[in-house]
Amino acid sequence: MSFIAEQDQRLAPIWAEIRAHRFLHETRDGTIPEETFAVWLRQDYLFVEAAIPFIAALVPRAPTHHWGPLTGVLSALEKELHLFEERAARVGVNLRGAPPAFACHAYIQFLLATAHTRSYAESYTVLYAAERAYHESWLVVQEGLDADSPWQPFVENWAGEEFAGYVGYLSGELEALAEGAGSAERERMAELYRLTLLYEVAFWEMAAAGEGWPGVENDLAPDSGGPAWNPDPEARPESAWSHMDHAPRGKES
Ligand code: MP5
Repeated sequence: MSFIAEQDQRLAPIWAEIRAHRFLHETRDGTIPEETFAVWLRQDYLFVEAAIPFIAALVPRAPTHHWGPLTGVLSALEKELHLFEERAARVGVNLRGAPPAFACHAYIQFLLATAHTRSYAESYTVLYAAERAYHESWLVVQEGLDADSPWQPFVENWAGEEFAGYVGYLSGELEALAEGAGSAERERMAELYRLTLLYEVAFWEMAAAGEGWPGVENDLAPDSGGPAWNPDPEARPESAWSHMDHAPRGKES
């Protein structure tokens, strides 16, 4: 059995938690309170911003045929930030309106620690699991989201064909890395796959339940300020993943 199929079978209950999450179902059904969706907008913006140094940290250890695709991801993430800015401006949400919530902060630290202390194959496992989880999550929202919903561009971004092609490409590369890994490394990859899916559930849970840190009324975080990336947040952003051709450059495909 392939590495991914084996993990998906073992982790089926966690995949089921992701697909059944109330945040996704309420978003799909149009019943999600605006403020609840705003929590996700603010927190995922911070997450995507942090995913840029995560990907960048993979590049020096990547095989050369991954350089093109990984730098393509960097540019997709930058375009994705513009998508958040344009949507947030449309619904009047300040993307710098809250500091990272516990689950967001923990997930970001996990990404960066993985990229800096684990092998390339282990780090790539986390990349694959996080991207695949978002693809699967937004496929749930796609099934029935009103065509006029302001959240439709997020469905297009993560449930669309371009992103599906990218996730398919990642899965092939991850299988190749797993084949080349010894059994101890494969076990570490499996454990990181599990942890990433758990972080994905925790992130949806945080989005549904609210920002902040467990056990405290007020986390006393300083006001979050910070640069606006997009000088014109009203500008219609380009599709983030359209430039990805999903074929490793420098290699016959
Ligand atoms: C992704 C994301 C997908 N935006 N947020 C979480 C919590 N998990 C996965 O990553 P990307 O880089 O936006 O495609």
